[in-house]
Amino acid sequence: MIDEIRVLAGDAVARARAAGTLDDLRALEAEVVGKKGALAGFKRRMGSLDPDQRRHVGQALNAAQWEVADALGARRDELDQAGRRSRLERERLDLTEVRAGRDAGHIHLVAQVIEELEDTFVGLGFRVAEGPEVEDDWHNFSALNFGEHHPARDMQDTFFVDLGAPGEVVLRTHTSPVQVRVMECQPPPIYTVMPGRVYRNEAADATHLAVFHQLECLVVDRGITFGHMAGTIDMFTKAFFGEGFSTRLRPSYFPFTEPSAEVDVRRPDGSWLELGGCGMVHPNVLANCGIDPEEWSGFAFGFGLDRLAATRHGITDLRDFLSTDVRVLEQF
Ligand code: FA5
Repeated sequence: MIDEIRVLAGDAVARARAAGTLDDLRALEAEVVGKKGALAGFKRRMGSLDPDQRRHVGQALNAAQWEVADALGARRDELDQAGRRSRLERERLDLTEVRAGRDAGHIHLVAQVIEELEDTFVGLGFRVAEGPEVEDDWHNFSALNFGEHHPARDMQDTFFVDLGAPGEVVLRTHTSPVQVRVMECQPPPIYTVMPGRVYRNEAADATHLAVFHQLECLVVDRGITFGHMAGTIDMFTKAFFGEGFSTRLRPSYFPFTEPSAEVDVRRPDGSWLELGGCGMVHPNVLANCGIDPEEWSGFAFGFGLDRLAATRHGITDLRDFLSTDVRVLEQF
């Protein structure tokens, strides 16, 4: 019996070394060392042997088991490595190569959207402004009428920067602080858009990122009404998405606008996308920025640009924007 076991093991080791695929290895493993394999068959036959023979046969079976398992493992590693090498070879990208007749790259989809929106609004007579991404509490919250302990501060999960007094410096959670900066340094009339990157301490999923982009729009002038705002938003939506898209406003709450609304865009297939918030600039905010709310009124809106770009290109998961996979990026 011991000789039979040795022959079986020697044969299995030779077959393992010669195996051409992982499937062949799996089949061999089942045939020899698996629960119903040949070695298990010998184990079952051991019951009829006397104790001394049983010990010898047991040792031979153990040795055979190890020997075959080692050979299977070694060949599996070799085949794995060969598979990885050939996959890398297949997917190899020569990034130093400029391919004739093809562009070497293009602007990121969200950056394309920002450029296009800036053009649309500049065409309507708006200016473009920018503000810092690391903000103080005054611009990100207090000047925007978020009371010190106001629960609305929790609406936006904030990343705090370890600088100055605790809680004093933040990564801006929205582009609305740029409204404050614009109003602080220029008298009305104001017609300005403010694109930029914003940060929230949120887990990323198909519709949320921790770092995303917004476009803020601020108008302050005499006699500005909610109707001007609704008209501007609808006009912009048609200009950006084309006919077939429309908007609706739903009542909402933001401390810095009153009344406030949520803007949804209706896609041609009838589905809705939440695009952003809007409202009439709160009189306290105008006053905080040194503008007389008796004389001036205004509206503001803030749109999520990543969702906007995704809708436009039929992308269903915002995390694809962070992809570095050329097969994803090349499609746009
Ligand atoms: C705001 O940020 C307000 N500052 C908008 C505003 C401006 C209201 C001016 C009134 C006047 P909100 O938290 O709802 O509001 O965010 C606005 C939009 O940003 C959302 O509708 C959505 O399109 C986008 N957004 C919000 N969180 C995320 C996220 N984690 N990932 C991607 N987009 C997001």
